[in-house]
Amino acid sequence: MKRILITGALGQIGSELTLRLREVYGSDNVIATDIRKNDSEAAQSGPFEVVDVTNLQSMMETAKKYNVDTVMHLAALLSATAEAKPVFAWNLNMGGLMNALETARELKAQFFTPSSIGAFGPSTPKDNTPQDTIMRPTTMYGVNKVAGELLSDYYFHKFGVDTRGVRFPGLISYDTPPGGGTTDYAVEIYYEAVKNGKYTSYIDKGTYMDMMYMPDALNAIINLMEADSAKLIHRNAFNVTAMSFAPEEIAAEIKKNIPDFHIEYNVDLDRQKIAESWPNSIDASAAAAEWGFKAEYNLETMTKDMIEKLRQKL
Ligand code: VAH
Repeated sequence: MKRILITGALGQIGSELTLRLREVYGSDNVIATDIRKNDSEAAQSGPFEVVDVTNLQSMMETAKKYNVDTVMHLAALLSATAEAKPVFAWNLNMGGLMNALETARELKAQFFTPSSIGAFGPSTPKDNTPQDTIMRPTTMYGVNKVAGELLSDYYFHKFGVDTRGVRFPGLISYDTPPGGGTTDYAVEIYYEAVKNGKYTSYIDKGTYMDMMYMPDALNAIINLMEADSAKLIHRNAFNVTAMSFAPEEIAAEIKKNIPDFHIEYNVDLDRQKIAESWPNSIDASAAAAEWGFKAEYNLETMTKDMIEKLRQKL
């Protein structure tokens, strides 16, 4: 039976992944860790430890205490925050990743960390972006993600650590909102639509980015980690996506469910610049071919579910 340590377990992905993994593998086999504890279900429904990912000893001691065989490293600063604090972002994102890889190496554990479509840059082909292509990101977050992909490959080739990863698009969820991302508008818009019937977007109309509903993201992580290692050619940082849309398109879909909803624009030039450096749409065929990736939700079904769940929550 897997024994999994998760870093960043109280973040947007971590909070839902912790609960899903506890359903699949048993609560006692999923050790949630984060920089501080809170009263969330992820922190309260099974083993939880305070771990600062920049402190190797703290992470290593926790992993050995629970004798884990899997490390899922999610703790990181997202793109907009990283761009505002680039040195801090390098130290946290790369220092934390190195410590998580060292922990996995020491314990001979399987390893997962997400990359992002943020690993691509302005010189990357923007439409149907290939799995293998030019990667010259112009953000600190993108630099961290490309370096992270290469570091994870290195730990596989050099030390035999079973490292795996995906390039996530923007993730949309109704549980724990993201913090400091560029795609966060696609989460905020649902909250504002349900609460106030309107939303002012900081991303301009016509700006396409890949997105995915959180249930599909959680399935992707579990399916990749359960896949036959011998079949993985790309291993770290498979392109995965479910849809690509611009703000006016998600607004139109919301309007089908909330007829009085309307969107306005007040573009944040910093996050707009980040968004424009990323692809319009990416090609996820390698993930489908090598481990059967398939997203279940599209813009219509995600919107219906988000609005239904947020009406209950709010
Ligand atoms: C961000 N949500 O906006 C993250 C993600 C592709 C976007 O990496 O920074």
